[in-house]
Amino acid sequence: MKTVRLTAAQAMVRYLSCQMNSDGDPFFGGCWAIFGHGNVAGLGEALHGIGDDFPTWRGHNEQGMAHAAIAYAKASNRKRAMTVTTSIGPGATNMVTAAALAHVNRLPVLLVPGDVFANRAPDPVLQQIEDFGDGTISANDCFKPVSRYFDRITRPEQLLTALPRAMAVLTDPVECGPVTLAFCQDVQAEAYDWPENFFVQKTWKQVRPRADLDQIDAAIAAIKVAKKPLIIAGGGVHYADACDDLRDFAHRHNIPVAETQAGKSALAWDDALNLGSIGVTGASSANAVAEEADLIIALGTRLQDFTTGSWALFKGPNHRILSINVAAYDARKHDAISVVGDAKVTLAELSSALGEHQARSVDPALKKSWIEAVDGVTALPTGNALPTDAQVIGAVQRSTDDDTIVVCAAGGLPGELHKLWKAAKPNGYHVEYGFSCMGYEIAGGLGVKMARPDREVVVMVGDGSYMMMNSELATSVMLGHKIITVILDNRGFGCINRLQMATGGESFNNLLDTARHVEPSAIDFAAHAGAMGAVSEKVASITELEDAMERARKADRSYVIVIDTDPLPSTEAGGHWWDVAVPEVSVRPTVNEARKNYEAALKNQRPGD
Ligand SMILES: Cc1ncc(C[n+]2csc(CCOP(=O)(O)OP(=O)(O)O)c2C)c(N)n1
Ligand SMILES: [Mg+2]
Repeated sequence: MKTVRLTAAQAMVRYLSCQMNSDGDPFFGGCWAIFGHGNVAGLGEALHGIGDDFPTWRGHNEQGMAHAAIAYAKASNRKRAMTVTTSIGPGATNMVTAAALAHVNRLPVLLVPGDVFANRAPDPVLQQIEDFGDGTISANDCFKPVSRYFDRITRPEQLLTALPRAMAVLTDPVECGPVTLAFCQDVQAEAYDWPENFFVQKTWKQVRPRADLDQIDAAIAAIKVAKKPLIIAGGGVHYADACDDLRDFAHRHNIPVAETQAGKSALAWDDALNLGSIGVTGASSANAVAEEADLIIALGTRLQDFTTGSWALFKGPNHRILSINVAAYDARKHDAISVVGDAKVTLAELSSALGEHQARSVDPALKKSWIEAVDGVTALPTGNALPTDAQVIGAVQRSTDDDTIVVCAAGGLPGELHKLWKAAKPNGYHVEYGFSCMGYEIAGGLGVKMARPDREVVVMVGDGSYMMMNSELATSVMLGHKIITVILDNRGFGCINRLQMATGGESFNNLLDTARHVEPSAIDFAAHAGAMGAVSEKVASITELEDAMERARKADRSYVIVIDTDPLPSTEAGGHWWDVAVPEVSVRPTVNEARKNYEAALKNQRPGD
């Protein structure tokens, strides 16, 4: 056997650079790195040595780098991913939130935090967690519950099995999620004689598991008898490249479609069978049809509470759920008629068995009146009042084209975008709403741009999320990956303030004005963004915003536009109740009132469905 002598870190990066996807592209776009003593000597030397064959980028925050990596994978429909390496202590734990984000969203990312010395010689090394009762615990154990696969590399040759196992998880449609290889810092630097064939180029073909034939039969029987079926399209439709297949299936069999946050843009917004978004932040058209549906066809969706209105949305008597999902875990939820299989191949099999079966027709007035409502709230404002989020969304929509990718994650905006954004093409809508992590937006926008350099990326972000994490804006400037960011400054956590008041609370500790302070807060976001190298400006109206968007689109570098908005209004049309528990006992009459309403609403909830 021919061997090559390399350190474990050199072997890792060489192996990763040889992994390809079905499209013939390298599976990894490269590696984000912030070095510390736990990875600079080992992985740092290896990454420098491999150069452009496995490019390294320096970020400003480990969580931000991981957000960029995860967004890159999402924008690539999980066909490509990135690696992120950190040192052994705070750098590693900074990445735990991002690991959870990838875990919830089922997105691939390879996390390589350094770890304590396997030989324990310097114990305790700087930043080492000392567990009094367990010598094997390190800070990296925090990753275990939020990794789909975790391993600690304590000898070089473990990589011979750990790396292929990591690749299998990252490229498998069911297991897909974050992989953490905690890499002991002394082991990174240790040499080993590696078999040369470990570094042969390998292609990881996208697998498309086919469903059990009895499951297909049961699904066909259910669709054939359904008078009022509705398809709910989730993120799995994108990851299976099944957007066109869904459109053809829906039209051939005349079944309307509603979209989740992760599924949005599967069908064009103006497709007659696209009833819009579903659930808590849904369109009135989609929700009306969901309420009376007798068969809910959940396609590639986890059925998260925003989709099901906390299980109070579906009211059709004796309705059933037919769940088509590559993951048995999801397909079997809620006593569904389960079809465990890839969305693309399953739709094709169902369609050929259904023949010319046509399910139903939906009154086109439902969609028409919803679009009128959207156009009303997103129109140019007539008065001088502070603009709403909806009006800002309207302006951004009018200033961009069908190829634009809008990016968002937390605050009031995801709900407004879910209702109002008119997504024309698949992947034009990138909202991370599995973890809804404040601070994802700008770093995420950077990752999206790296995956889709040909498309305009517009990040829409609240002042709260911007303050939580913005430092990868400087990275976007440094790397020349232009993103346009629109900051909606309503001076606080507007959506949580609204939720607080809707549950009977006093406005408290959410808006900056109603949080304890000695000085009123007045943050100059344009100056802040400018200081990081972006072109930035503040606008005073929606018309000015549209003009600024034109300048931003022409600019050659990242551009930030700030606009003051009203924290109180949100779009009333559409939407659905959401289960947020209200206190049973309170001295506040408004809370008691809200509790009464809450108890009444709970009567509509059917958690056993
Ligand atoms: C990391 C993180 N912390 C807390 C939350 C809970 N949370 C959701 S939205 C929100 C406020 C967001 O404020 P901002 O970005 O200004 O948007 P707005 O609500 O004003 O539209 C908070 C605190 C979260 N989603 N993520
Ligand atoms: Mg805000």
